[in-house]
Amino acid sequence: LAVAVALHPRLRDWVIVDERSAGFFALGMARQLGEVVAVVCTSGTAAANLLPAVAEASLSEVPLLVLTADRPPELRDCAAAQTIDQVRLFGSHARWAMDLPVPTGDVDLAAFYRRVTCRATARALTAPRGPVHVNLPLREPLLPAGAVPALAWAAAGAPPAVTVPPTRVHVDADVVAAVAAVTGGEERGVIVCGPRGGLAGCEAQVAVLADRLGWPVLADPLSGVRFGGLDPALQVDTYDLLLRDQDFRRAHVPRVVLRFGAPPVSKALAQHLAARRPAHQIVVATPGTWPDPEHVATTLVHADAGAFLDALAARLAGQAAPVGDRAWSRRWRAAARLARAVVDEQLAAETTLFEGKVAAEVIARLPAGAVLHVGNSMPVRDLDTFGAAGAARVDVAGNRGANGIDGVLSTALGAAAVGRRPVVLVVGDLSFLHDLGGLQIAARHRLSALVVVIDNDGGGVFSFLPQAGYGDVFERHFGTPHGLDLAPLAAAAGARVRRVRDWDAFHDAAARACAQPGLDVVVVPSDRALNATLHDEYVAAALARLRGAEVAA
Ligand SMILES: Cc1ncc(C[n+]2csc(CCOP(=O)(O)OP(=O)(O)O)c2C)c(N)n1
Ligand SMILES: [Mg+2]
Repeated sequence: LAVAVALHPRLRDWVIVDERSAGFFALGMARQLGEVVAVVCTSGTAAANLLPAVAEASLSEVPLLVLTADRPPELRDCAAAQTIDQVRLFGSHARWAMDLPVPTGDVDLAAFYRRVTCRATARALTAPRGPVHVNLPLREPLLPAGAVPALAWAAAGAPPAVTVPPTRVHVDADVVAAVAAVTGGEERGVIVCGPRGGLAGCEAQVAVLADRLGWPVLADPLSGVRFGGLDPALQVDTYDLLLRDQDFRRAHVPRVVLRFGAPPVSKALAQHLAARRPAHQIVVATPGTWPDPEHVATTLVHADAGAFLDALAARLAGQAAPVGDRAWSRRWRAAARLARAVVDEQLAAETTLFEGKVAAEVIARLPAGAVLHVGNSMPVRDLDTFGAAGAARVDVAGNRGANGIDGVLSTALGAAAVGRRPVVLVVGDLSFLHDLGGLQIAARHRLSALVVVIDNDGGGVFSFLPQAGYGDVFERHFGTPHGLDLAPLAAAAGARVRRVRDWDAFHDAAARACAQPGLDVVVVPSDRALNATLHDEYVAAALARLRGAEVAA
């Protein structure tokens, strides 16, 4: 299998020794490319190591073709070496799975293989996109007697392929009319843009819709909209701060919510939309998905977001303008401006290496076209809470399907391998350690990326939970400090490393890293308890100013 892949004239291969990393690397690459990426591995636990990436690919709708080598049937379940049960190994995480027959050199079998390949890739690319698994039992000798047959099927005499034209999701005019009837003319509405809403590149259509409806746009960092060029004036990028305030919530209950894609990361937003149960909560999502963990959707439209936006905007153009003089959206936007001003003021004056400021600084300084990967736990949340919507288009990604802290480095390196620059990853120390083995991919394949590690010596996210009150039990089981110096670990994997002590050093290290090829790791030390306190202070200051302004008004 490896020789066939290596000799294929039109395949580019990447050799990665750790299959868990390889799976995530392929995931990062496939997500960035929007194309199928194949992963090939040997039999046994090698194949099982792909499960985390396959699960993430399934939930985050990324097309992967997993090709696992296996023993032939006569060597299964009889203590043969490096042999486990690989039939349907990934269970429901694979969109489709096939256990192939052992190859015999039969011409008809070659034709069958080709059809399986066509079917598998077509399934991976059909909504909801995702991983497919083809298990390939091989009998010794594993190499054919002559030369390995070229799998370049474009050659003359190749077995026929099956063409599967991409499916277009038809937007029913009656459905659009029904949504227009509920949304048009309603003053108290919001547009919520979640991850995987298919909105990347749709910022012009979102702007038109926001204007027609007169509604504010609340966009998650991974929506493709928040940092995707949608006019910041149309957005309420501080919703996560504002909605922590009960008074603000009471005064800003929407009657209609139009939400795209998966649920946003903001807990405050989720709670607000769940607690108040707006009369209409319309979710537009990929066919075959049900992204409604709060069980509050009233309509679930399975449609392509771009086509749906066009159809809805066209329909609304013929309807009456929004009622109420747009006072509702003016109030949202005034609050947003105020909260943003307070946060920016505080961040500018912040001398501590506050984790929220790292997120805010990174997104503000990245050039258009850059790729920002954010780790789970606090990095993605901090980007949401503190990252200002900007005019520059930055491609923001993360593993928000299963929210694992595994494979984060490998995923970002997969995106880096596709070639756009700079690729920056902001990641927590535990996530960094979890995928430390993934770092070697950068050296082996001469990849360029900047990894910013927020080193708070453990799981900082848990300091925001009630468990934090449990003293030693908390520290040992949730805080999980490691006490390691990450710098020599990263250096051993071939990275240039800097541990910074102030903002000047941080900016200098980040700017240098983005300007040179290779892997840079910038370690930002932080204190979990202090960080949680600072976090609360930022929220409190923004809300205090808001209340003051309301009283003054
Ligand atoms: C594979 C996996 N194991 C465990 C978890 C549970 N978990 C969520 S956040 C977290 C702590 C992460 O720590 P770190 O990466 O340092 O980020 P921080 O919380 O400090 O921002 C853990 C263990 C998970 N999401 N994924
Ligand atoms: Mg941490």
